[in-house]
Amino acid sequence: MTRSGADVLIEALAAEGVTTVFGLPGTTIMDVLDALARQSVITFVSVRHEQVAGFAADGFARAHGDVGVCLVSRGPGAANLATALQNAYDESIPVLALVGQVPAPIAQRRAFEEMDVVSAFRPFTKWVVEVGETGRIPELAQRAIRIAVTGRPGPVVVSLPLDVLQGPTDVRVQRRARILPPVPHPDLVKEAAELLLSAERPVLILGGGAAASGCDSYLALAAGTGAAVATTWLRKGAFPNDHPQFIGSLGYGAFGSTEEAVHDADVVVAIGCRFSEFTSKRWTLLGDRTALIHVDIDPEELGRLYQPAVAIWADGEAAARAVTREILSAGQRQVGPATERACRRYADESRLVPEAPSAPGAVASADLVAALRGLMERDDVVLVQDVHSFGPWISRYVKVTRPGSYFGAAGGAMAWGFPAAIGVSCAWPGKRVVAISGDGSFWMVAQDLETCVREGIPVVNIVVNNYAFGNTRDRQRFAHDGRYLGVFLTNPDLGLFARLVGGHGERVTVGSDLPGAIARALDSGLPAVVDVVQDKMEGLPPGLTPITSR
Ligand SMILES: Cc1ncc(C[n+]2csc(CCOP(=O)(O)OP(=O)(O)O)c2C)c(N)n1
Ligand SMILES: [Mg+2]
Repeated sequence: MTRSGADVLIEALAAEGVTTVFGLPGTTIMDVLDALARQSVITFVSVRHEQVAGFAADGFARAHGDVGVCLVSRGPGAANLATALQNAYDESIPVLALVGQVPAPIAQRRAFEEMDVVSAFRPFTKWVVEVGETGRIPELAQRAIRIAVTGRPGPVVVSLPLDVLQGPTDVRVQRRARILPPVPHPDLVKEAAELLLSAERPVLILGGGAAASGCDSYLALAAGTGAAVATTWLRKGAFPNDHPQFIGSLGYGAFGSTEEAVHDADVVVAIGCRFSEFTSKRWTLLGDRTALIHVDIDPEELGRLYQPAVAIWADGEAAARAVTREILSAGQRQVGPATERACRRYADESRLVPEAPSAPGAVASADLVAALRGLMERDDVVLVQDVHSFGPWISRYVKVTRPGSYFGAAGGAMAWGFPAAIGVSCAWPGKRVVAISGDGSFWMVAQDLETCVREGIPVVNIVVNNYAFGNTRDRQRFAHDGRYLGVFLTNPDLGLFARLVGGHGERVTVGSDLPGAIARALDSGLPAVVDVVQDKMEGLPPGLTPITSR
């Protein structure tokens, strides 16, 4: 049967199991929107800025565990996606960006809004392709998805010229074959188990490649080895933080106890961890005498920064299961005295929240921590954490006890949080998704509260409102003798803003009012903003200075 290119594109996406596409219309993708309008398998969520479509696709992918999809038009629409794709590339998130393009007959003439999509996105995507023929749309779209989700995941871009989308085709759409990740080699599993059986101070590090869905395997590995368990920076959703062997998250703001336990470990098992700059303390964290068992889905990673004693190219969960089986066949290891000490130190450090009193009419960070601790006790809440100075308070003092109920932005892109929460909420409509952002970050994407109201996406935003780009303010405070420029802001009442666009909104200026305000926001069932007013100098936990850029 003859259909248009746009029709077979949607057929191909549906065949891949895509259910949601985030996007913003434009001339070159109107046929795709028309094809979407004539079917009911895929929902189109129209947003107010392409960056939001990209970040929402990213959040959807993290929650759903498969590709997240966004759709934008040529030139400016495509360019607006850049930050989201760059961040997804940095964080290894499988995002498919479908981008309109000028029709081929007028290409290369600097036609209206023409942009070289392939060159523009190549440096920060896994793959970019411009489709040259209508009949090849399903093949290349499906190949893009396969590339996005297999191996180290990452963003991909498919550029779709208007004439290619409008052309006729009778191509048959096939389903992508099921591709399973490599399984761990038994010899290497044995070597890993032997190392762990003789270890005195083993530590397990779980990174972005250690999916929360595999947590049972990591729990079993921790039980079998008696290892202390840490996560990488902003990945504390991978393991229950109240587990007696948990020693916290590495990276910016990590406790000394967490870093020392890793530094002093005789054996480290790193699963799905690329030893990023922050997680590895600029590659100083692992000691010379530490034997590394490195498990990764991406063979490029094994030995890139640290030479492993055992390198296992495999899915993390499968490797954890195999190593655990091998260890248990030789007898289980108990938690050793050094590990016990490290766990106790972490438990002590993470329990006590530093009390830093705040000015009248402003909420102290310790009060916000207390409110979040209460919030995370609910069994339906997912917390999505944007880039802001309050982040280390969460890393340190708010425990994520249900794996998968927390997502954080390790790529550093401000304004990821709220849009990613939109994506998480669309993937998991039964969950209550709470985004926590700084005022600077939230206001970069605040317009999409209207999207949430229109589409019925009840994301609750907690905005930590210090009337400042606090992180950069602190750099000026510490490194530029307090010569402040361009860092203090004049925000409106963000609760009022939320009500103005049809959501629920509250402004909180007293710490004790916070739990009630958050509960009311959740109970409203509406998209919401809880505007948490802080002192304009409020920010990092006491004693912590901004991430160095030197
Ligand atoms: C897109 C983007 N632009 C600039 C930066 C640099 N930057 C990092 S944090 C920050 C300030 C964040 O302000 P806010 O969201 O209010 O959080 P706060 O630090 O005040 O808690 C800036 C400008 C960035 N990370 N991302
Ligand atoms: Mg701020």
